[in-house]
Amino acid sequence: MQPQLILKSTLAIATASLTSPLISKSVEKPNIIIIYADDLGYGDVSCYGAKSLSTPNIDRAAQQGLKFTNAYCTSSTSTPSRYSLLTGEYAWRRKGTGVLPGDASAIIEPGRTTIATIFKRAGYTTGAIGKWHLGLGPEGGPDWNGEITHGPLDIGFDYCFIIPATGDRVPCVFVENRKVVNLDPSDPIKVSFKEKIGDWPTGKENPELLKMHPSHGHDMTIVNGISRIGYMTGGRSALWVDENIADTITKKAVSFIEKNKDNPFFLYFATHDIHVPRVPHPRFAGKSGMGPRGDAILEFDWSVGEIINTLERLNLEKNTLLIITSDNGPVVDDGYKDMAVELLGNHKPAGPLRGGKYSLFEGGTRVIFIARWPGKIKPGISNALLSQIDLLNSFAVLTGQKLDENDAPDSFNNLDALLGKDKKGREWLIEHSGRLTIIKDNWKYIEPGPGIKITANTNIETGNDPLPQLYNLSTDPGEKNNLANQHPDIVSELTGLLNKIKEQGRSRY
Ligand code: NG6
Ligand code: CA
Repeated sequence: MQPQLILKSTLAIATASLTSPLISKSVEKPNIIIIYADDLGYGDVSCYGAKSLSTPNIDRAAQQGLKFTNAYCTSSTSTPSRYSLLTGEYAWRRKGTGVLPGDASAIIEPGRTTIATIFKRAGYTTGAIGKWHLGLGPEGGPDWNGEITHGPLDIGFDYCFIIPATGDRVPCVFVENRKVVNLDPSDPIKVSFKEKIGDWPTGKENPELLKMHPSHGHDMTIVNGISRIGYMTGGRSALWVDENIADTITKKAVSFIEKNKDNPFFLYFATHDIHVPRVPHPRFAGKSGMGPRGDAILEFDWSVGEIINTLERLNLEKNTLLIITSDNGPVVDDGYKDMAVELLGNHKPAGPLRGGKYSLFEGGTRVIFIARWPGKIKPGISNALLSQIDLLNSFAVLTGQKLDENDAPDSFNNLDALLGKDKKGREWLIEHSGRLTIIKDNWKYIEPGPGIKITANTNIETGNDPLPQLYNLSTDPGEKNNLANQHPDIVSELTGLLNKIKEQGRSRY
């Protein structure tokens, strides 16, 4: 944090509001929308090089905004990336922040400062729509049939409409604010991740009832013809229809924007696309030629288009900073026989990068990242090093909010890079997938350690190696040549820095 900077921006805001309240509103309090895709790879959209399919809406945002080539989520799976983005703390500092089951209790404790809290302090209305996957309820999990506490509303959001965990986990219901949507109290929801409960059919016992079969795992309770992780019964009137999830949550996002068009708002819109089970609406089914995975990318692109169209329609474009990014890298077969492998053709979900979801290689965490704010962010391409963990602090600076000492211990102010004014960005960056990697000056060091090299079912190179690895990302973005032996000095510098960051328990001062 640079106190001088804050002083300057406060002064600027004060001066602006003295001279013109209208201009000052658009300058100091733009609406912020983060569209957070699920499992979308660096090479999955056409503006990042995909040739087999076209994503016109994401491309439009990239043309009108800044396209980052070195932007990262913190981890190669969903829960820890989301945790870090929302809290500004590396998930790997805390136990229990790995991929959560569907009935997990909340891992962000009520009252904690999050990105949403920062916006609330700045007078924004805040909303979380879409995938949550950060747990709900106190220890023991949420009360699905009553008031759901320890959720988004307890950590800074004014409104939420969420998928509690992921689409492949029970319970297959939406939660709006503190209640399951459309729940009939005479048909209560029961959930178990330990053993089968009730008499609902499972994928394992009744595969003949399935419209999509699992390839690994996902053989428990069948909902909407798809077997999931976990067992449930009840809540029939509340069950979602997978084909309609994108429509439902996109509609909620659009109406959140409409309702709040006259005041500053922050919208965290976390899509279910393109996570498994990939069950796009019939109007996208078969359209990509790549099966449901490709069709889900088209559906995601449609959702992005709906958001941009809404901003245009309501004349909010110049006053809205829109970010499009993903929670982790791509996976092709993630547990359902959806023809993703067979129909992949020449498509490279991670583009030129090695690895994917679950990986320490770049494919795990380097993600698409587009920042669009017409009139404020000059369109173009930025190679600045950017991490989603910095959004919290950067937005605190943007909106003139001061962080308390213990808030967001790993979130830096990287606003200038986000706005395209700083071409360099972060000094160093950490990636996480079980172990850690650190990038500095284009060198990437991967901690050594035991572990599987290729995941059995998803067929992804994890990056695990008992030997230290060092790659030169500027000449070798595909991480092919391990230069650790040639550059022991760099290995030792990066090991030292990484250990210091770990031991300090925080990295922001
Ligand atoms: C894995 C699931 C996978 C996916 C992942 C979480 C199996 C066999 N695999 O355990 O399908 O749900 O967890 O993905 O169950 S994430 O994007 O939410 O992190
Ligand atoms: Ca994910």
